[in-house]
Amino acid sequence: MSTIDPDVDAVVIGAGFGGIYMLHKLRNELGLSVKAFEKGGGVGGTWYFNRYPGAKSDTEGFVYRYSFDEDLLREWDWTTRYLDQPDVLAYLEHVVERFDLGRDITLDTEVTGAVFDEDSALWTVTTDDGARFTSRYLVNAVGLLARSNIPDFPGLDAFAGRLVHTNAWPADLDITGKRVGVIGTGSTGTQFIIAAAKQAGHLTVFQRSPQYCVPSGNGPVDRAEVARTKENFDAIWHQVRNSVVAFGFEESGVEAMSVSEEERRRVFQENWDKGNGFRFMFGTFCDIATNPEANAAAAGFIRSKIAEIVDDPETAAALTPTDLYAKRPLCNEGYYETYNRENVDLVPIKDNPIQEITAAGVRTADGVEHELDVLVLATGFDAVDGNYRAMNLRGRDGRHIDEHWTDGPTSYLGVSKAGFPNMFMILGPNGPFTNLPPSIEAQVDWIGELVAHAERDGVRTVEPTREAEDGWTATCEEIANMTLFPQADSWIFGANIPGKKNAVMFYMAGIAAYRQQLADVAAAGYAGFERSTRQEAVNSENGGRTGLGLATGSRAGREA
Ligand code: FAD
Ligand code: NA7
Repeated sequence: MSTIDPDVDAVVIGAGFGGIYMLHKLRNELGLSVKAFEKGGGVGGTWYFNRYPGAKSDTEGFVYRYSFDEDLLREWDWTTRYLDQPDVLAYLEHVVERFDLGRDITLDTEVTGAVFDEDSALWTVTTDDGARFTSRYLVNAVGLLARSNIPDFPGLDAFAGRLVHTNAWPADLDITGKRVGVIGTGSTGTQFIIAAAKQAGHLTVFQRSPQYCVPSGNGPVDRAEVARTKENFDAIWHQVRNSVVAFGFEESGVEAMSVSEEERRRVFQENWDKGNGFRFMFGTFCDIATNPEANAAAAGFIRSKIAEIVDDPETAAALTPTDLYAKRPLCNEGYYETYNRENVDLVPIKDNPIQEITAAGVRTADGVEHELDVLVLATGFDAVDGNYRAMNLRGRDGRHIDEHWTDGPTSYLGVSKAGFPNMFMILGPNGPFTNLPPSIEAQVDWIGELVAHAERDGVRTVEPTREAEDGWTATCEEIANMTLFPQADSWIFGANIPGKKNAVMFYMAGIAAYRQQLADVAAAGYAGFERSTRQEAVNSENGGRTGLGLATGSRAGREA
């Protein structure tokens, strides 16, 4: 055991919604010295990188924000129901400035490694410029949809035009009048397609899987509505924190099959008219995501809309999904309508896959070469664990995170990991599946409280037991298996990345239940965590790790 003063108390990796609030919590509220690193050239995370035409939130603006500070909540206005990328970015930049956080954020700097040293109980963090820092705590706020998925299409390097991923949209790229191709029709692809169709000379959409998409109901919000909403913020946030998906509407308690077909259609139509994907899935009936019959009814309604909206029957058929309605629910402003435009072509690629990318464009298996000036990869993300595995992240005994996550990524409560002392995660694996800022706040607040306890009690290391982590993993699997989501291939379970182990990566019981779990664990003296104190370490030169005080676990039983 050695006692070395660390360079800082805590390192935070990432400066999106999660990292910004974590830095504020640790530095401004707990008084710790903190260094945050961000590989982007600015703060904002998702909202710094995703500058593609059409990029916007699919959570309504009044709940796509922080709620931790009353004044911040009331001073920031919005003018549209959903927030365009520049608006969210401006908001996050404002937060950084308002709480004077910028001076502790090092931009343009990627953390390449973070290694725990048993002897000193410190983390050594290395960055891509060769610098090294030691810290007692490490917080990963590296984003769950932040590592681009770039499929290995043959010939990708041969393309003579501009090749871009939506998560790295270059500032100088203007698609006006150009021949644009887009691969991918997820949330990102559909947003891009709608916007790009209005700018590009011609747009070719390469679609592997058709999507269920409902209207978003986007539009202007006037000052009176903003004022009314602000008046109501206490009630709104109380509801959000005690809801399931935290999207700012009441989830339905009615089972779809308990009402007549006519009533079901009325409810679907009402919510189609109101707009929002999560509202359509969770606000219409309570069992769309769990009961196959209810799911089929919702899917059938959306299919009937596609047939009504799309003029060309062949295109309509190609756009119509036949699988379960069980991916993250999409919403948009006129997605299916876009295919009625003269300048938009749909190329289904499930049965006619992309064979190669050529200098001129994309050649599909039928031999057709689709000529393009710009090729856009809207192919999504190596979600949840992608950015963790990209680092040389090593916990006890020098074991890399990959060695722990051979069967897929796991955690205790979505925020901590056995074998990684004093390390926390924001939106780590098996965190809540919700509108994300309220869940980020719940996690940051909880981590902050745990760190405050640790500081008060002279804790040297705090980490979950392997048993606690296994228990949480089993809970998340059990809950996910009660839903239909595992039956649809999507990033939620890692199915979008070839070779990625399919695994449950979310706690799907909702934010209220999640917050309750966090509160129960804290109230039980941080059940499932074990810790060692500095005093113990001084007393016992072997760095004794017996439980003390709040600790409920011992080291026994943890993996060697
Ligand atoms: P991020 O914003 O992803 O930030 C993580 C940061 O960590 C990034 O800036 C990254 O550069 C940095 N980083 C990662 N690894 C390293 C490293 N090794 N070294 C240094 N820096 C590193 N969620 C919703 O709830 N509602 C929505 O409407 C919504 N819309 C979305 C739209 C798009 C286009 C996308 C891509 C995502 C959307 N999301 C939405 C999810 C969104 O990611 C979260 O809401 C939220 O922004 C996540 O914040 P974060 O701080 O956890 O992660
Ligand atoms: P998604 O939802 O993972 O969508 C990616 C899209 O790209 C989807 O249509 C995929 O088809 C398609 N894709 C991925 N790889 C390929 C290959 N190799 N060939 C052809 N098509 C491919 O990512 P998004 O960015 O849209 O959304 C992710 C989340 O970010 C979203 O939920 C929001 O929260 C923001 P597939 O469906 O797999 O057949």
